[in-house]
Amino acid sequence: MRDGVPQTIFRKDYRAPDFSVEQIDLYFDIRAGYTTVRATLDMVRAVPGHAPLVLDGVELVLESVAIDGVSLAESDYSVTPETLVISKVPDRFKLETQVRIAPETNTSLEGLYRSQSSYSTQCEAEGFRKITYYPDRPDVLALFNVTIEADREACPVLLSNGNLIDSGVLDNRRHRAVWQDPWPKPSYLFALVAGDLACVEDTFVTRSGKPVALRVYVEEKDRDFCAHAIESLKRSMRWDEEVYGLEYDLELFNIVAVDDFNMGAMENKSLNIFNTSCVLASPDITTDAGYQRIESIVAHEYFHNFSGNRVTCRDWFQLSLKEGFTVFRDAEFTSDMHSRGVKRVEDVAFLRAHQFAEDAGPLAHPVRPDSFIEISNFYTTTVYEKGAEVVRMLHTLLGAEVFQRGATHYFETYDGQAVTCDDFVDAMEVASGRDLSQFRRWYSQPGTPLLTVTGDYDGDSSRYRLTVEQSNPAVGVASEVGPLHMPLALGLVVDGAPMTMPSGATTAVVELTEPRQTFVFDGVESEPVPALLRGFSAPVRVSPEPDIDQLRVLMAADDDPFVRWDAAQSYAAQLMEATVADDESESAFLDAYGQVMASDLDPAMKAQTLILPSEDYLADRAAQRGLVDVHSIHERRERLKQMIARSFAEEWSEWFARYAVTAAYEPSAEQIGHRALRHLAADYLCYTDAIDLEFAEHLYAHADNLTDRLAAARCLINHGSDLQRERMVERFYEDWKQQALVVNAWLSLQATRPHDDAVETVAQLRNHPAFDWRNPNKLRSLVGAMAGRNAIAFHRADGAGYTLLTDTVIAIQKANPQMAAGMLSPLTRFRRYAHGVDLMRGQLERVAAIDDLSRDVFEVVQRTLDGH
Ligand code: B3K
Ligand code: ZN
Repeated sequence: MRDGVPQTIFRKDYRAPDFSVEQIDLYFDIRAGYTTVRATLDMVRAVPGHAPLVLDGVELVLESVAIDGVSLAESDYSVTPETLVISKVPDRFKLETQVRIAPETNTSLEGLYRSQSSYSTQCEAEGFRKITYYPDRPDVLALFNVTIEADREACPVLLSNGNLIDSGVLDNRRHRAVWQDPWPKPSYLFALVAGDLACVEDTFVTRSGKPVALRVYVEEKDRDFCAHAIESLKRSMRWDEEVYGLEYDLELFNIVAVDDFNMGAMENKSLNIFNTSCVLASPDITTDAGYQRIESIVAHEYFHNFSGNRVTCRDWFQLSLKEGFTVFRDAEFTSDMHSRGVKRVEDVAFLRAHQFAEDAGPLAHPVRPDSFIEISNFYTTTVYEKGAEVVRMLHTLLGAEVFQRGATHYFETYDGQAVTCDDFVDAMEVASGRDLSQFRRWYSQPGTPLLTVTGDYDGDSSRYRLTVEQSNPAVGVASEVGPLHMPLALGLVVDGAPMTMPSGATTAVVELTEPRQTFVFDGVESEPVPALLRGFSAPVRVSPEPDIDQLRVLMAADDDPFVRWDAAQSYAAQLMEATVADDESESAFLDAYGQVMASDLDPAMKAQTLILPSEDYLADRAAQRGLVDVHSIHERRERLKQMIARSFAEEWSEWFARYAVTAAYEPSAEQIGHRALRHLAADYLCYTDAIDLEFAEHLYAHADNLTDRLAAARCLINHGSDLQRERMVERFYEDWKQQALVVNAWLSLQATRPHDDAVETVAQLRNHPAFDWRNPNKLRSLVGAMAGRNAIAFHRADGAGYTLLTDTVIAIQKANPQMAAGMLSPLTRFRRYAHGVDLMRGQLERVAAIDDLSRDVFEVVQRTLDGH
């Protein structure tokens, strides 16, 4: 571990910055092998006194430093591995520094680095300090002027934030561009791109008539893959005007696609940088899910222009202020563009499979964490997805209209400021006139709350009493803060139909604030089945689950899409979990399944309802009862699939033919729904004895899109003979080896084959020419996919899956600490598993014993081993 044990930073220790930066002039001289960065900072002492100037800087070679034009002697300042300290500075001064950096050898993909033929940056959260000395914290907002000089041929495109105010040709085949951003911003939103990129251009006219140039920069070969991102961007810009009244605030909006990128995308002011996998789209390289993902990520980054950029975070503990809110905004956008019900069930399935597990394990933390060693480790499903649920609860509690007023108040009041989660709730209090102090506990309470419900029906008085107790099972990282304030949306299904409540609607939203509350419903003509948590109104678990009879009623009769889907999930899960499955309950389930197949649900929702609960979700449920045995979960799920396959063998064949899309590919709701049903049928056909997977060969051969090809390949790779599998793997690669993103899908196909020997396959593929250790997409698609999406291989009895993941983490942890720490995640849940607890712990201890452990990995390993 470098410099001994790394320091923990606490939220309670927040102090306003001693100095502010009014303006920064940056000059980049980009040369092959090294870049020189000159920074001129107009600084003002913000807190009266004599505090020294402490600037952040990591891996910088300091060449000169001057204050007000006077060079400092080495004795006037001190440089540590992470700071530059100048003990005596005036109250107002100009600081000039010159440093040298090496983007070509920067493998961390933080700061300025080279990816393929371009230079690009990633500064959030603390990457700017790898570019120049600066108070690299989100509450220092400055005006940025940026000059870039580089070789004209190697880097014809030179971009930074804001407006291009000057450009010109220089001697020695070099040229220059000068960018000025009129909006003050924190350093994490700075971006620079220099390279040889093609530009695809379009225009958006804002509602007040201002034209905005939209430019997407990609490698020349990818020029034809930008249309979907551009259309998504336009829809997002319009939506934010219509729903939030927010109009884009510059005349230019750039998106750049980069192949080596640690995450999905980054919202740098007016210069969003995207992972190629989250922006490039065409039917041959993008799945249906991929199209939807691109649209929602483009929207997410665009929405950050206000929720994040114009109003930013005071400190990194407040990360959910921008991320939770922006995830909520992008989810609402998707719901408005497509099917609200489908979007909601997808999001809940994700939350339950991933966030619930995080919140119950050693890395559990509040939506607003209290401490961290490395902030990069806190870009979590808790901060993002649970954070979005917290915002959604405010929306439900206050109602759409009041919530929007609160949002407007928030954007107006805090424009240009760096604020806190409390400021956000304050704005909602002002708009609503409500006391939300108890609600704020959501920001400090980790763990998934449990609602224990009891219903009591009295036929004589037609009265139904629902008692709800809330508890927060200890998660071992913080004491309980008391009962939470949450909306519980519910309906009562009476005699096969949702009852109309006194409000005239079929849903009542009651507010939970006490450890135990009883709600009384009158005029209930016969014993109801409660439909709880409609729309998943709060991120909680509910106990007990409805029994099978109640689930059947909810599946058939409730009018909330989430409740119907959830009932189907719960029904299948309960059947798989039953210790003794009897014929009667199995045939009752098949009967219910058949009813959904025959129902008039729209295709996308029908597919969601018919897909059995994921193994991750089943694992989370198992963890509520004891230790998880992933092999037994897999076997039970496979057994049920076999049963469904055989019972409906004819229907699956018929569906496979019926849902074939004959029109040319488009990612429309209708086509996506039909393909989902067809691929479901294909999957089940693999479990029937009748056919020799000929249908899958046919599907692959006649496909005009990646979604079909992957569905076909999955059938052949997971269910075919050795020969069929080998032939498919080879053919797929031969067909698509020119498309990096499709090759990634090809790696994942092999890594997720639910078989023991996927571990060996993955180990060998690490030596394949298509694999690249430095590319996060490849790491995620191969090793990450095996560890995160192939429980059978990862939890193999001999521990080979754990060893392979750990070897990979150890191999990359110095080069790319963020990726390495993220990849460790499947091992952090080691206490949940019956299978391999000791083997998993052993691997974590192997990592812990490494001498030069990066801060990121150190924190994950330490918290995991010390946790509960
Ligand atoms: N804000 C970025 C994430 C940055 C992650 C830094 N390790 C993307 C997003 O949430 O929109
Ligand atoms: Zn975000």
